[in-house]
Amino acid sequence: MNEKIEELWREVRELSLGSKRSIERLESAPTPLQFHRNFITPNKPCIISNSISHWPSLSLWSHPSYLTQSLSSTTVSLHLTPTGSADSLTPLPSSPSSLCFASAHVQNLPFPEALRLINSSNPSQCVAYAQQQNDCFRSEYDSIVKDCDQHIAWATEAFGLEPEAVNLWIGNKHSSTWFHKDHYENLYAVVTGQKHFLLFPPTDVHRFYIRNYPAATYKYYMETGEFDLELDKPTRYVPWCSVNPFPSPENLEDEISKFPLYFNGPPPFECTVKAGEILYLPSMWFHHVRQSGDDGELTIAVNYWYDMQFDIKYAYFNFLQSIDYRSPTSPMMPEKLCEEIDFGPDDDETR
Ligand SMILES: O=C(O)CCC(=O)C(=O)O
Repeated sequence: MNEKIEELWREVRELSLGSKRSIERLESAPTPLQFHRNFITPNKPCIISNSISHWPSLSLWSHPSYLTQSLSSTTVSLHLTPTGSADSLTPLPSSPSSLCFASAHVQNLPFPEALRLINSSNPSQCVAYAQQQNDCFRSEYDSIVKDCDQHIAWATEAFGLEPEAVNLWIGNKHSSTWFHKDHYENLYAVVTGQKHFLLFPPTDVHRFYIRNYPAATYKYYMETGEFDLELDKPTRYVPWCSVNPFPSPENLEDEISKFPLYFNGPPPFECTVKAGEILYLPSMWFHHVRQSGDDGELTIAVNYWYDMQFDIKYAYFNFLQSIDYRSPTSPMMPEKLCEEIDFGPDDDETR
């Protein structure tokens, strides 16, 4: 069985995705038919340039004063963490050899105050990331919604649907998003700055060592600038990817020995999405996201989530995921670290 699964990783690359680590680039918007045939049906990512050049946001949002004036009386959701990595695995304070799934402290604040906290983020104290994956662009940022299209027209036509949610992400180089996958088709448009994605097809599912972790949430005390991390009550478990693709040099060897399928398997598809570009991130693809820029530089993105088709590919994926596969060289993860996973119909969807 082991060789068969590794053969699947190779075959998907040979037949569909290619052996290069880069993502196909289109210099202009595809027609709905081209997009459907060449990317949605084969569940294959691409980056599209020159299809949002008409958005006023591309020039307006690089001026923070425009945003603070337009949103002066708007309350937004700000995610606060001590390290910049939310929805990530973190040692439990009460038992540091065990890991938990840690969610950010979510603070509702007037936008100018939220922006001030994002700009003063410090990864050894508090990192702020304005995001909320509940259609926040349309629900919280009403006064700047007109600066972007309400949907991506050629994608809407290809999917045959309007977007289910449109989210806004405002952060800087200190924020990152841990490996996960979503049950949505994602059109991810970068408006200012740049984002760096590591991408893996759904067929690589075993390489992420998805396990059940107890859920915990940060609590931030504005007065003292300190965080607490508390286990959620009642206890709940979240199936989550175990792999951190960027371990510190002193942990690298240990991480490789815990997660050999990730570190020794085919490399990620990697891409940087710049201002004015859109990434098509197909449903169920595993992704890890970082952003870069100088001090004081913001990365702002808007992403459009379209409902995915729960079709035969989804059924194949569930079957593949249900196969218990461990590399012969991979030691069992210590029992204390996590619970063995029982995949139900809803897996790592926490959203
Ligand atoms: O931009 C980010 O930090 C994460 C984006 C993401 O995970 C998504 O759009 O699904």
